[in-house]
Amino acid sequence: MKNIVILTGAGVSAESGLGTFRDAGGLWSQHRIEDVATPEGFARDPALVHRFYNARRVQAAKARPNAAHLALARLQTHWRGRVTLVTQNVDALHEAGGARRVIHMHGELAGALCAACGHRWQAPDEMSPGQSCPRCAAPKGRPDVVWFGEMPYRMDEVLTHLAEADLFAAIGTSGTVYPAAGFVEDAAHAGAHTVELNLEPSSVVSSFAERRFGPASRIVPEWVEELLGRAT
Ligand code: BV8
Repeated sequence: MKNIVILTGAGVSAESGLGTFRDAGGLWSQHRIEDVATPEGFARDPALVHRFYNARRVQAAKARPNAAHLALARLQTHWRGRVTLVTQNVDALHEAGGARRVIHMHGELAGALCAACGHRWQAPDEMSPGQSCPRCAAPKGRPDVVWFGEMPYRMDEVLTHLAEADLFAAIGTSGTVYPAAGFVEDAAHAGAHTVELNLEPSSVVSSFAERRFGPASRIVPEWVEELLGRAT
C-alpha cells in the first residue's frame, strides 16, 4: 500500500472545540447555509457573513490540535509512500498538529481574498464589509473560503491523487457536500481500499469497504498505529 489519500471534515476538529456543521447545535443550526455560505448571501448581507467568519476565525485561532490531527501528521512523517491530506476544514489544526502540504479544498479562515483582483492576504481577526484590498484598494475583501456554488480549490491535484490511491480514508465528514462526498467513489474506481472513520455512519457509508466508528481522537490514532505497525 504505497499512496494514501485522506479526506477530513469538521468531525476531526470537533474534539478541539470547533463546531461541526450538521451535528445538533452545529453551525448550520444557528445560521441558514444560504445566508452565510453562498456568494448570494454575502452580496445580500456582507456584515452577517463577516460576523459568522470573524467569530469562527477567533475561535479557530484559540483551538488546539487533538490526537487525531497529531496522528495524521505522524502518518505523514513515518509512512514510506505518499500521504495526501485533503481537508474540507477551514481551520489550521492539521498544520498546528505538524501536518504538511495540506490541501484546503474549501479555503482557509486565515485567508482573505480580493473579489476584484484575486489577491490573497492574511486575514485580520475581524474583517468588515468594504474591506479594501492591499493590492488594488478595491473594497472587495472577502473570506478566502469556498461557498456553495463555487469551485473547490486544487480539484485537479486531488483527482490525480485519488486516481493513484491505494488507500482512501474519509475522517469526520458527514458525506453530504459534493464534490468531496464523491471522492470515495473515485478512489474505489482506482482500486483503492476505502475506509470511513466517523462518529456515526455518514451519508455515503455504503460506498466504503471498511468503516470504523468512534471519536476521531481515539479511532484515528488506533488506525494510524495499525498502519505504521504493519508497515514495519
Ligand atoms: C460546487 C465553506 C460546482 C467554508 C463549505 C444543489 C444546488 C446547488 C449546489 C448543489 C446542489 N446539489 C449539490 C450541490 C453542490 C454543493 C453541495 O454539495 N450541496 C450539498 C449541501 C447538497 N456543493 C457545492 O456547491 C460545492 N461547489 O459544487 O461547485 C461548480 C462546478 C463548476 C464551476 C463552479 C462550481 C462547494 C461546496 C463547499 C461549500 N463550502 N464550507 C466554511 O464555511 O467552512 S461546506 C461545509 O460543509 C464545510 O466546508 C464542511 O467541510 C462541509 C462538509 O461538512 P462536514 O465537514 O462533513 O461536517 P458535518 O458537520 O457535515 O459532519 C461532521 C461529521 O463529523 C458528522 O458525520 C459527525 O458524525 C462527525 N463527527 C462529529 N464529531 C466527531 C465526528 N467524527 C469523529 N469524531 C468526532 N468527535
